[in-house]
Amino acid sequence: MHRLRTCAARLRPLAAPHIALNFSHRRPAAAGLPRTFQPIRCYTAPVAAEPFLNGTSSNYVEEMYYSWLENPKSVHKSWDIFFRNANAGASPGAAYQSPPPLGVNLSGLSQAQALVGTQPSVEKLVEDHLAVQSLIRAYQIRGHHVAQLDPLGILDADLDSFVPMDIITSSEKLGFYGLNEADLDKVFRLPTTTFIGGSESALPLREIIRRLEMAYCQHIGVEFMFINDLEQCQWIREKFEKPGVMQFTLEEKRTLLARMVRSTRFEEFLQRKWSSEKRFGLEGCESLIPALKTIIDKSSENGVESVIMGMPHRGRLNVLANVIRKELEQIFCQFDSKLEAADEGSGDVKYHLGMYHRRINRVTDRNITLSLMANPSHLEAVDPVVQGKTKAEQFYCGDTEGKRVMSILLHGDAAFAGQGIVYETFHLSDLPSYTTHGTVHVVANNQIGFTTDPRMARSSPYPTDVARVVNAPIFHVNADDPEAVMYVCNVAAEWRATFHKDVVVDLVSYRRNGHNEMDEPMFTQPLMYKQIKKQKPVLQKYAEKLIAEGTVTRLEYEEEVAIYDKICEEAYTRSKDEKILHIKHWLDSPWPGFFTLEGQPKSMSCPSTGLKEEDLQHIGKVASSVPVEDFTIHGGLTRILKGRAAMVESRTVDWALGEYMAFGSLLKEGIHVRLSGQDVERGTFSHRHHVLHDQNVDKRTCIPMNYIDPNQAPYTVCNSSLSEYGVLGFELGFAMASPNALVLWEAQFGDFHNTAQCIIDQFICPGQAKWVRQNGIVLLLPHGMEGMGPEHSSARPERFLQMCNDDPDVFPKTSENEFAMQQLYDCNWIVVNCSTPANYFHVLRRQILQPFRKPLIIFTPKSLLRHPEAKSSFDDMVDGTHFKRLIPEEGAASQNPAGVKRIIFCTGKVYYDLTKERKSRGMEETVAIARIEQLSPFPFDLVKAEIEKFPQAEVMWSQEEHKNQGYYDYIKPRISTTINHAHPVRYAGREPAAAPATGNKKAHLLELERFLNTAFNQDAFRGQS
Ligand SMILES: Cc1ncc(C[n+]2csc(CCOP(=O)(O)OP(=O)(O)O)c2C)c(N)n1
Ligand SMILES: [Mg+2]
Repeated sequence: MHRLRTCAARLRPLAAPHIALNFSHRRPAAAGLPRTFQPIRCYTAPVAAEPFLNGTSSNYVEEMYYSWLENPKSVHKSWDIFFRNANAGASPGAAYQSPPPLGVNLSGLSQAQALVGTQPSVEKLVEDHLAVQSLIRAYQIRGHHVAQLDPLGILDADLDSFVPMDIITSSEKLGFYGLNEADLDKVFRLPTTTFIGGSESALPLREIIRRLEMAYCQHIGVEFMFINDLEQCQWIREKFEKPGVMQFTLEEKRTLLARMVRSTRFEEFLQRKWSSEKRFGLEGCESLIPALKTIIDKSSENGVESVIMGMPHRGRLNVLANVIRKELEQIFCQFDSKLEAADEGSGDVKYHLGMYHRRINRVTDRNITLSLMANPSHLEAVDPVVQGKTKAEQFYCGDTEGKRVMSILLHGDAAFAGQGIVYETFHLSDLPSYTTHGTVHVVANNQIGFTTDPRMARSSPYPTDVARVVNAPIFHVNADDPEAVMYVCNVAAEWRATFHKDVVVDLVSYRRNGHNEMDEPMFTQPLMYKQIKKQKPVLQKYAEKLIAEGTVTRLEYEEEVAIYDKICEEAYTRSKDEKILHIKHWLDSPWPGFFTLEGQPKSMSCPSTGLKEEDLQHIGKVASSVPVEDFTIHGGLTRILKGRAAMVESRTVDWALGEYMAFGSLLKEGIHVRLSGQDVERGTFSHRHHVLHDQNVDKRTCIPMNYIDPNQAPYTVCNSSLSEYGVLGFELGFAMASPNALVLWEAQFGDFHNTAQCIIDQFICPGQAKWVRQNGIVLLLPHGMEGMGPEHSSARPERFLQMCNDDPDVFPKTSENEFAMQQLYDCNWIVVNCSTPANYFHVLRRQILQPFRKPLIIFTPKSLLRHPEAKSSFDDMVDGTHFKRLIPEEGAASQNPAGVKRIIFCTGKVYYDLTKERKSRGMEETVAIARIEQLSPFPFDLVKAEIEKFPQAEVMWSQEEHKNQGYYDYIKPRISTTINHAHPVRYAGREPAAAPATGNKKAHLLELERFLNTAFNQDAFRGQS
C-alpha cells in the first residue's frame, strides 16, 4: 500500500488548469433534453508532461497499477514500462516511454471497430483512453444531475438546472475530453470500474455514452461515488450499469400493477366516502406502496423475519391498509365521529397509532412480522425510537448482524432535510451499541413541504444529502415509473442484506392535492398545480403501458380494480358495525405474557426490593474486583476498588455501589440492564467505572458487571454519541421491546435533557395516555445547586412535575394497603429525588419488580456521590426492605413530637444542608425534617401521617432551587390538600429568578445562608397568615 501511495503521489500532477473553466450550462427544464452547448476542446496536454493524470484519471492509473503489481502482463506494455520506471524512482515526466505498437487481440470486433491501435499517435491513444475513463467516471459521479427525476418535468430534483460540464449532452461536448465526433465510432477498452460492457471489454464511444445515459440519466439517479469503499462502489455500478438489469417477468409486472391498483384505489375510495376529511393522501406518490412491499419481499427472501417501520402522516392510512394489512374496517371506522373509546387512549388513531401484524409474506411464503410505530406529529421524532426498538428486537433474538430484524424509515422531503434528528439518528447507525445493521430509508419526496418550496426549505441540492455523512448510497427515482421504483427498492434491500448499512430511496413525486385534502394549493404553488392538474395518474399510465405491451388485457386490469373496490365497499359496510374503538388493537409492541388476557397487571403489589445479605456481599465483591487475569488497571482505580471493598466489609454503600447492587441483582435475576448516555461507562463524575481499561493493552476492557453469575442476563453499558434527542429516543424504543429489561438513559448534566424535549413531551410523558403503551425507561438527570453557575445546575424538576397527572386538589381515596401501588398505576410517570444510596437502589429495583411499567425520572446527585453522610447500610437494603417514598424524621425531634415547632419537608441534597444547619443551631429537638423521596405520585398518605405526628408544628417546604423552579409549585398545593388547607405552607428557598443558578460562588453561598436562616428562624413568618 505504501508503494502504491508513493507511486500514485508521484504520478498525480497538479490539477489541470482547464478544469477551472466553466463549461457548465443551464439544463433545459425538461430534464436535460434537448441538449445544446458550445463545443470546447480542452484536453490537449502532452503525455510527455504527464498532465493526463489528473485527479480522475489517476484512479484509472491506480487500478492499472494494482493489476500490474499482481501481474505485469495484465496491463499494456507501455504501462508496464511506465510503472517499472516510476517504481525505480524516475522523476515526473521521465517515467513515460513511447510504447511498442499495440498488438491488440479483440476477437469479435470488426476491423473498423478495432481498438485505437490503428491511431497514428500512441500518445493520443493513451490520452483518449484516459479521456473515456474520465467520461465514464463523470457519469458515475454526476449523471444523476441530469436524470429525469421529476414526474412533472418542471422541477429539478437537485434544485439546479445546471448540466455538469463533463456530461455529454451532445457530440460537441466531447471537446471537454479532447475528443470529437470522429471519435464516436472508435472502440475503447473499458476500465474495470464499469459494467456497461456486460460481457464485452471494449465498446465504441457512441455506445459507451448511450449505455451510461441509460444507466445514470433516465428515471433513476444514483448518488454513490462519495462512498469510500471500492467494493461497495463496484457493487452499485454493477447493479445499475449492467445492460439489461431492469428486466421484469410478466408475473412481477402484474404484481406491481395490482399493488398500484390497491394503493391508488384506496385513496380514491377514502376520497369518495369522506371527501371533507383530512387524510394526508398519497396521490402523486402512489408507488410508495409497491416500493415498501418490494423492500419487504426482498428482505424476507434474504431471511428477515421482522420489519419495524416508522413514518409520518403522508400515506399512513394506505401503509396501514396495504402494507401492514390492518383490517380495512378498522381503518374506515376511525372516520366515524361517534365511535366510542373502549379503553384509555386519546383516540389519536388515524395518523398516529401504531400497529403490529404477523402474517405470511405471499411472495416468499415465509412468516413476517410488520410493525408500524406509533408516532407524534413531530416529524422525524420517531426515527431514533424505531432504531432503538429494532436494536432491542435484534438483541433479544441474538441477531447480532441484523439478518432477521430490520427497520424501514419513511420520510417527507422537507422534514428529512430540515429536522436535525435525522442527522442525529444517522450518526447512531454505525455505533456498536446502537447499530441496527442498516436501515432502508424511503423519502416520499413530493417536492413540497406544506406550502413551502424546496428552494426555501433546504440549502443542499437534494433533500437526502444528510445521508451522505454515513456513506449511504442514495437512489433517486422518478415515482411515475413504477418499474424503476421497484428496481431501486430491490437494490436497496439487497444493499442492506449485503453490506448491512443504511441506504436511501428518494421517490421523486408530487402531491396531487393540498397539504391535506382541505387545503388549496393554488394559493401558493399556482404553476406547479396547473401542471399537476394535467398530470395523468401514475396508475393510468402504467396500466396503459402494460396493456400496450400485452402484459395484461384491459379487461384483466378493470377486473383487478373492481375486485379491490369491492373489498373496500364490503369493509366499509362492516365498519358501520364497529361502535367501539379498542385502542389496544393498535399496539405496536405487545408484551405477551406480561399482562392478563384483559390487559391488566397480574397483581397489584410489589415484593420487597431488598436482597439477601450474601447477594449484597457477592455483588459488592465483584464491584471491587478485576475479574480477569493479567489486567492492569489505573492506580487511581485500584484505590477506588479498595474503597469499595472496604465499604462492603463494613456493610455500607455509596451512590455508585448502591447502583451496582441494583444493576447486578437484576442481572442475576435474568433482567437485561442497559445504561446509555454520554460518558456513562466511567460516569461524568468519575464515580461509576463500569468499564475497566487495561493500562497496557489498547482497547482491552473488562466489564465486571458481566461476571456476577454464569446464568445472569447480559449488561450493556455504552457511551453514546453526543446527542440527547437521538439517544434518548433510541433508548425509549429499546425499552418498548420488552418489559423485562431495565433501560436507563443518563444525561451528562440534567439540564441537557432539554435538547431531547420532544421525546420527553411527546412520547415519555403522555405515551400511555395517547397510545396505551407502557414504558419503563429510566432517566438519570444529575441535578443540584453547587455553585457551578446557571449551566449544569438544574435538571428542571419543575417541568417534569408540571407534567404529572396526579390531581393537586384531591386526596386519593384508596385503601391504605393499595395506596402506593394504585397511585403508581394511575400516574403517567414517576419522579423521584433520592437522598440515600439505599433508596436509589430500591427505586431501580422496584422499576422491574412492580407489575406494570411507568417511566421513571430520577434527579441524581453530584456532590452527594462522595458525601460522607450519603451512605447507606446493608440493613436498609436486605430482604424485607422497600423503597421509601418518604423518609420521616427519625432523630431527636421524633422522640418528643409535641415539642416540635416546625416540620420541614424537603427532597434530595438540601436535606444534608438542613440537618447540618439544624445541628449547628442546636434545634434538633424542635425542628423535624422529612424527605419526600418520591415527588410524584405524591405520597399524600405519608405526608399526612408525618404532619399528624407533630401537631404543634408549622409546615414548611424547603428547597435549594429558586422559588419559581424546583418543586415548590408542585408540592405546595398537595401539602395544602393533605392538611385540608388548615394552615399555610411556608417556604424556605431561593427567590424567584430567571436563571437556574448564580454564576458567582459567593452569591451562591450567601443565598444558601439566607434560606437556611429562614428555614430555622422560628419568627420568620410571624404575623403572616
Ligand atoms: C417538528 C414539526 N414541525 C412542524 C410540523 C408541521 N408540519 C406538518 S407537515 C409539514 C410539512 C412536511 O413536509 P414534508 O416533510 O415534505 O412532508 P409532506 O407533507 O410533503 O409529505 C409541516 C411543516 C410538524 N408536524 N412537525
Ligand atoms: Mg413534501
